[in-house]
Amino acid sequence: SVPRVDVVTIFPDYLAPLDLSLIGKARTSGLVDLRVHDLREHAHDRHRTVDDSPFGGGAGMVMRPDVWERAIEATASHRRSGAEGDGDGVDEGGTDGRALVVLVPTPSGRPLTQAFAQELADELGAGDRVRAVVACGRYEGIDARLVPALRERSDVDRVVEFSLGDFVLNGGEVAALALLEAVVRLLPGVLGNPESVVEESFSHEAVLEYPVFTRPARWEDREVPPVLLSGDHGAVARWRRAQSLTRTVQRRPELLARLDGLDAVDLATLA
Ligand code: 6GU
Repeated sequence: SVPRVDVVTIFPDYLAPLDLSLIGKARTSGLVDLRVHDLREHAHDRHRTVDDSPFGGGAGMVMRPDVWERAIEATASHRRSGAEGDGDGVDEGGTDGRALVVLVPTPSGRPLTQAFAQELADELGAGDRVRAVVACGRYEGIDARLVPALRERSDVDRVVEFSLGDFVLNGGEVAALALLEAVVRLLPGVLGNPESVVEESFSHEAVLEYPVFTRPARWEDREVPPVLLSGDHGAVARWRRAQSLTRTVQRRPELLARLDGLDAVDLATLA
């Protein structure tokens, strides 16, 4: 079946960009089943309350674990897209047979990497193995009991808290968009040219992309590096490799610790 991700948020409109561009196209052509849900549908009071003040005092509001658990449970038990389960019109419950991965954006999560995006794309893309739910918190976060409680549920396979980096967003929605953009483009059939995935930064080794140029060959007195106009494919490849390594040394030296086959002498030459 189609790779499926559900996003739960109090601001469904924040996820509107999922209708656009590459992700929008992947959705309309049936390559991915992305659904956005309003957390407030799972509140149980008249005011549709999803948060409350923190025990122990302090600023801001904390999201209630009970509302979140109901939301995730309901999302997980949604029936299969299109065919609606086994066709008898009865909700089969569970996650339509797929293991459920719950993804929780939070600045205290593990840093999002290409390797993680690839792992998730592999799992989601391998047909009937895995589904994902992204639980977007707002305010000061979700009650800390939610994640351990989810981990104990038999209908939850894995809970991954992830972060985009060491800065603070108002909520998880932009992080959900970032994760989905990183993952959806890796799903089978989504990118026209899979070579661009293999070639790009971080995909198989941790070096940065080389700089790219197009017409005009001379622009505002700036020339394109002549080797790129030489027609010598070997020379072009060597120049690009050197540019990638030099850029990495200059901009992200910490990445080179992860690079195989490049010894200290090469590094000293480049630096
Ligand atoms: Cl994943 N969430 C929030 N709220 N802030 C962040 C983040 C995530 N990553 C970086 N800052």
